[in-house]
Amino acid sequence: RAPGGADRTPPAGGYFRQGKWAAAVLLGLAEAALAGPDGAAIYADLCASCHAETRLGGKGPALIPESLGRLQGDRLQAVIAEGRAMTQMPAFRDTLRPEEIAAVADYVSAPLAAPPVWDAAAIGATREMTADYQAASAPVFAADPMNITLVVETGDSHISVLDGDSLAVLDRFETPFAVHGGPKFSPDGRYVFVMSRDGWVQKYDIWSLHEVGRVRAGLNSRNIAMSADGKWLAVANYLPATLTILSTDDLSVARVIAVADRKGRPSRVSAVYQAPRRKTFVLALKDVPEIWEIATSEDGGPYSEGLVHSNENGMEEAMGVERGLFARRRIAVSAPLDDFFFDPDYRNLIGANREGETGVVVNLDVGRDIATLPLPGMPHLGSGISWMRDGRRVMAVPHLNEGRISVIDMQDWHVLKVIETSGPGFFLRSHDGAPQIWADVFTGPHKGEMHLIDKQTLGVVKVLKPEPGKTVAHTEFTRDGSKALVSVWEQEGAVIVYDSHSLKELTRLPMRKPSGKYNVWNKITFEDGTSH
Ligand code: DHE
Repeated sequence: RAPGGADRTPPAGGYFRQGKWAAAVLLGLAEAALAGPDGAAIYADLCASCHAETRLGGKGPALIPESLGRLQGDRLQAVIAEGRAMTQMPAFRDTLRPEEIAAVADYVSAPLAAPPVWDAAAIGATREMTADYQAASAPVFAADPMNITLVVETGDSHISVLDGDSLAVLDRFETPFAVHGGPKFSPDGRYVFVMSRDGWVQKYDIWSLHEVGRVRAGLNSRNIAMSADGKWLAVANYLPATLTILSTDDLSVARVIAVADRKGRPSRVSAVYQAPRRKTFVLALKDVPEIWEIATSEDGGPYSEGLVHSNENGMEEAMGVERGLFARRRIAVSAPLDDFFFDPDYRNLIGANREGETGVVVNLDVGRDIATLPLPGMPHLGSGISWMRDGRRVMAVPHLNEGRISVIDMQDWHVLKVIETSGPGFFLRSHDGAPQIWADVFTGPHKGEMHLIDKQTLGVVKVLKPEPGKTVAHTEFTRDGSKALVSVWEQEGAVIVYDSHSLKELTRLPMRKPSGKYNVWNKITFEDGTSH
């Protein structure tokens, strides 16, 4: 590309007769040489066909700061140079010089000139329903449909559909790139909805072993939640600052709700959760000190159920300003809270403050915080689990920055015990049919160690080290809790299947960087020991 962007037609008589013009061109060339390669031009030539001229993604993911997250500087340049294994992202080290790779990395790391519009029309235009999909009238397999377990394989963007009894892979389907958070099952366990960080939502029919369709509900999204009646799927978005509500039936857009406080200050949505008893979605907001509740029934959810007591926060809606389907209730909190855990009847939630030092308990019925408790070291409440111990309900939560698990009494919200582990963990899981909590170590020198903690004594009974030095994380159980499935979270990885009582390894299923695993029964029955 010629520098300066001006008309490049040579003047009549040639460059050298037109001394001034030629000098200007030479000056432009010298400036361009000093300025270095043009990242935008390289992007347009080599990247836009997959990632789109707008950088909002196409066949490849969006290349904007909101989506790249921690993929910056040298790490980003390495991906451009080396490509990504098992994807269509090629290696550019033989096509581009290092300074050209650096220029294109800088270009995609810069914010977009104007915030992109991603409204109902834009979302609707991305909706693709699978042409050859036909709904089966009964499962096309003999396996127990309630014991199907999905394994998300992020290594090559697929999901394996496992028979939880025989452990056979019934299907392996392609997902959008970078699936994050738990897929959500319809209440009957037939359909599953999967979300990618680029905002794609995919619907898959487990009975038919077939994709139903997909739609891009956001540009940079966090997670999804399904309404208790199975009709609506909410998508929490960072970009734009919205909550998208889709019809689960055909993935059409039911509502796009702009998220902002009363003064109009927009907020990213950190996460959205289903609160079945309340017939609402509950939203964690990243940038403003409010929690939102959105009704998912025509009668306005918690108001009709008498769950919301009139007070300063709930009054606006209780007085009839907002009622009915998708009515919103704002609950003011002292500081933004993200990442929630709920008690089983969804009366209280516990959230973490941004500094990751304090847990705040908010009673949703009265709409205000009722307790705080010390939780230093970035508690990961989204991974919390709860169970009954000595007749009292307790919950446990791992910490992302410290090798500890906090156990909290949910009656009076005090920290019952802090269990030391060999390093910071990401996920906790258990099951009614399993005696222990399975707690991974995700980072640090002891990465890959799995702590088994007795649910009654709260003591560590065993530390499994199946693949020293490798990431071993995230556990899911079969329907009856008899087997525990653990990911060896590596490109050439595996799911290790353990007997949850003898703790013996039963088998290994080779998988490509398996991350989360989700059993239909455990998820649709809200089995004790599972996360959202
Ligand atoms: Fe997650 C669940 C937030 C980074 C893998 N993660 C969740 C949920 C939230 C969340 C709110 C619960 C939503 C749900 O399932 O509906 N995750 C965050 C973050 O804020 C954080 C720390 C930073 C970020 O980049 O977003 C984060 N998460 C990660 C990862 O780096 C992980 C390990 C790899 C990845 O795939 O991105 C990761 N998160 C997961 C998984 C779940 C999850 C596998 C579902 C767990 C489950 O058992 O339900």
